[in-house]
Amino acid sequence: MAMVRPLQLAAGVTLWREYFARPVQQEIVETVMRLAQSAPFYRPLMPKTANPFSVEETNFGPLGWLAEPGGYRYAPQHPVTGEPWPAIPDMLIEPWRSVAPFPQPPECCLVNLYRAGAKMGAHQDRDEDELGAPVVSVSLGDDAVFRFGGVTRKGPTQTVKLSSGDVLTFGGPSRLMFHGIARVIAASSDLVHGGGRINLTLRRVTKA
Ligand code: MD6
Ligand code: FE
Repeated sequence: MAMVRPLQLAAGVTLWREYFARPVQQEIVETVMRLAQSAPFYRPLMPKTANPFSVEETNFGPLGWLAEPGGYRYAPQHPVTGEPWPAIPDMLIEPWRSVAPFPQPPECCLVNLYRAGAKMGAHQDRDEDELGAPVVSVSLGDDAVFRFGGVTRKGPTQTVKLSSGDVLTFGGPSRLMFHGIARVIAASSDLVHGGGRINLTLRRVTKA
């Protein structure tokens, strides 16, 4: 894969622009949509309020990340079908091996589907026991405005545009930083059939 010009956005935050070329992006989207036939996208509910997310989600791998009125957790089965999640495709394990300096493989690939108008509020990824591993994030389809700050909600933020094929890693001193998707720029890409954006985040959940 292209390993050209990684950008260091902050300590522990690295962006590889267009890590995946267009034909590979197409293959990944086809694979995601095929796996989503057996592990369908669903709309998670916010803890406490039970408000539905604007993004739709599914997971691949031995553990899937769930948001439910009772809280956030990892679970081995799809909450709607009760079936185990499909395995993480090799083409998504590859960037973890190449860019994440971490010996164990990822256990969760959370899939976020942003159709028209979907966004994601500021949050921390902190439901993993293994915080020594980075999160590796793959963007596909429409451009997104990604905003990130520090490990508290206060203080300065940076904004970066994530485009189709980009890979972002997020670890070390930034592993618990707040971040979110302020908006997705509709129709900026024609990669995703029906329009929108797919984000895949690879995480190690348990300590080896
Ligand atoms: C998104 N990404 O790009 C949402 N989390 O749609 C995330 O929430 C995220 O990109 C942890 C690390 C990298 C990310
Ligand atoms: Fe996140």
